[in-house]
Amino acid sequence: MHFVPESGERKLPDPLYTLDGDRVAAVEQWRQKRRPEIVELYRTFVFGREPLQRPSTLHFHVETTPGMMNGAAVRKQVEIRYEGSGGEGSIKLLLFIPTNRTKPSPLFLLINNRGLEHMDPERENVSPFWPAETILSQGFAAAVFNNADVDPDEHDDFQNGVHGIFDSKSEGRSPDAWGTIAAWAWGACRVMDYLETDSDIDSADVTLVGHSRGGKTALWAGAIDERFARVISNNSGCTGAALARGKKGETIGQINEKFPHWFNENYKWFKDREYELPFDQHMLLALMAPRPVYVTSATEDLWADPESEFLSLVYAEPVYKLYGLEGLGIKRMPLPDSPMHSRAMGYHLRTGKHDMTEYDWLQFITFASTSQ
Ligand code: GTR
Repeated sequence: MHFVPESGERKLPDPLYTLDGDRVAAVEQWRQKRRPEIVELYRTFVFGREPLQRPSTLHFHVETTPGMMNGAAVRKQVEIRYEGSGGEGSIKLLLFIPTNRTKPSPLFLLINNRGLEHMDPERENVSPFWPAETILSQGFAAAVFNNADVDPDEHDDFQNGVHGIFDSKSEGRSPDAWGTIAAWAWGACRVMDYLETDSDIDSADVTLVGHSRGGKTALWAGAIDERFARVISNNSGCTGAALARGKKGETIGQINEKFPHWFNENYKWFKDREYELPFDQHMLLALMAPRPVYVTSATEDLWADPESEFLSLVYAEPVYKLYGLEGLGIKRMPLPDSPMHSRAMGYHLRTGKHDMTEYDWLQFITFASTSQ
């Protein structure tokens, strides 16, 4: 393995060397060889292999209500339905589109992992976790789906959700079969299938946002589906944005013990063996390139480890440079509440707890607006 020399004791694998030891010096080589190699490593060792992409049974049912948000929004409630050998399922997408648009709207899509109270279709409960009114006031459409529609967030031996619907019952589960995060990411891709059919939305300008376990999911969805124009990973920590090598707080051993259903079986082997991983999370971030990527941390979120989240972006930067894009251009953690970004990469460390707030969203909106 080739290591990034300046990564010191963390001994990070160099994203710009192939498994054969060839140096990647051109975008073409990254796209044809190294990028697919890294996606494959993550399928094999972390998130698992999804058994299908778009199901042939996929179809959409849309209900439209004008005059929402005091006239500022049109609401669409979309059911994204699918069927497999184990039954049928659906994702309920809630979508608000600015009424006074002159062209298809750019959109923020949130993978909601915090329950239905954050996505009230009537807007009687307005949550800072998904401040749809603020998003619309800045000229974007806002969409959200609940991750549990796709797959429940519990270890049910993969009997329910899309696992129950699509996994083969005759063969046993293979050690690289998809886990629940891969299932949620698959759900985000199916939402994108719908968005491509909606002429009110600019499907080429969709920013995918996720918090924590949703932030891990957003990165994996962005890796396997390049239709997402931008990815924002908020407080995503272990197996999200944060480097595994040298990480403080949650480790690979702990995350697999508490949430065995999130990842595949192979990943469990890396408990206390972070230094044997043929990749690290800077390479997951690099899979977003050349699309803009934004990472956040919070000062009190030590379980996620802010510094390991920040450094991941720093070490992903050479891949963006390969595309001629600027990264953050700094190597040391910025001060709290000092957001910084280029057109391609962004970061902020918010004062406070593990959460996603209106402050975070305002930075995402600025970032998306400047990288359009
Ligand atoms: C924690 C988990 C983290 C993070 C978080 C969340 O319990 O250890 O990896 O994902 O949950 O999703 O809020």
